[in-house]
Amino acid sequence: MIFSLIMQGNMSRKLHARRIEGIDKNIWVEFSQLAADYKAVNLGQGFPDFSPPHFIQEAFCKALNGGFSKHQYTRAFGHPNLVKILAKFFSRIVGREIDPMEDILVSVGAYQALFCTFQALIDEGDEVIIVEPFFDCYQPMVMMAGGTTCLLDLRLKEGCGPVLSSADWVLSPEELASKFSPRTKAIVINTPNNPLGKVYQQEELHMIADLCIKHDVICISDEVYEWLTYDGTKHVKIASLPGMWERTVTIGSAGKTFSATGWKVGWAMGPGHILKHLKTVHQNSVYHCATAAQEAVAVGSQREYDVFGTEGSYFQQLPKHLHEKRLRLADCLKSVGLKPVLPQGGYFMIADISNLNVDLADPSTKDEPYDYRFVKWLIKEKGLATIPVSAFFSPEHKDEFQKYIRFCFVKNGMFCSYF
Ligand code: IK2
Repeated sequence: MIFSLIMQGNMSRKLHARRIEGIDKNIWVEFSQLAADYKAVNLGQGFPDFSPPHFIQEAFCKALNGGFSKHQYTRAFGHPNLVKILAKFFSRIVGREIDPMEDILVSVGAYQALFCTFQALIDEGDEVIIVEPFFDCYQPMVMMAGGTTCLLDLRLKEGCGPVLSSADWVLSPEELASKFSPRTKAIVINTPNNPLGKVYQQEELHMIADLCIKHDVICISDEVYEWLTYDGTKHVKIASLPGMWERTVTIGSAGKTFSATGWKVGWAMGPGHILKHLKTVHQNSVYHCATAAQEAVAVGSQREYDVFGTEGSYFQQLPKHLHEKRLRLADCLKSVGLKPVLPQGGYFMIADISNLNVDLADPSTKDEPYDYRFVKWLIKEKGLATIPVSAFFSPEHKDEFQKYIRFCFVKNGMFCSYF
């Protein structure tokens, strides 16, 4: 420690690269640590407190015990068994033949698929439209690639009832169109959205697709919660709309799909002429992902392919299970005076905390947005971890969303123990 301080003291040159300036804070690093320090019930970060389905755990064990090959390197851009089944699975959904070797890149979670996408496609001076609220890493990733972001708000519809739904947040067609310019290289959408739970409807996707085609813009569609929709809401892949496959990168996550977030298996899917550039980034950074985890996800995906559309499918069972929790959480929140927004998809629920009027006197947090201070108080004083919603907004718009916090309901034990 002393040695490293002396070394730093002797260095006259600036150590860090400009591209990382201003992005050193990270909501997951900060709040996960705080939750752990205070041993809080964690309804913050989006991971299940239960195990993945038995069939996929078994597949992982089998891969580990099945000889040397699953412990060694595999194909750089995705284990052959995995890319083949992902291509077969999604060909059926997108309605076109997907080439396993050309059109898919397996990554270290959806996070790395996003990173490869921005690094590969965004240049200095390119503009990327991001719909707010957004999963927090999009903006720093665009900045690290040298691009700038152009933000587009989801706005609350006029005349909403007393109980809000994520469907009440909509895009204004005029505002959307006004964001496209000759500098626009890409638009990022996230459906179902984290943190709101909004699931884009077919008409909204058509509106975005028409503008992408008109202005020759790439669409980056983050669909990590694609199987988690409620009350009959349908998830539609924008890549399946006419003229969109050629210009869409779809991001997926086995972690979210199979309740195995720690395995960190994700993917990017799209036309070979775009995907080849993501592969260039991947081969020069990560090279490939853990073989045994990929083999297990391949076996799990094949199983889901075989039972697709039936009651035995985990993609039907998980949302059914979560639907109950979602209603239960909404009731609990209402009972303590919060106003929840019922999500159409995903496993998060945001709630308005302004009714509570908590006196946040802690001087160490006084310069932070209200929701950050509230969540810190909740963790320290009440032993409950959640996530401040203003973290999903750009610095320009954070102030408008300080009265919401986000709860995660993909929890069994933790959930029941608190409420
Ligand atoms: N994209 C979105 C929209 C995500 O929500 C996530 C994971 N988020 O989990 C943290 C939280 O919100 O509590 C990712 C991408 C990254 O997925 P993966 O875990 O596969 O890297």
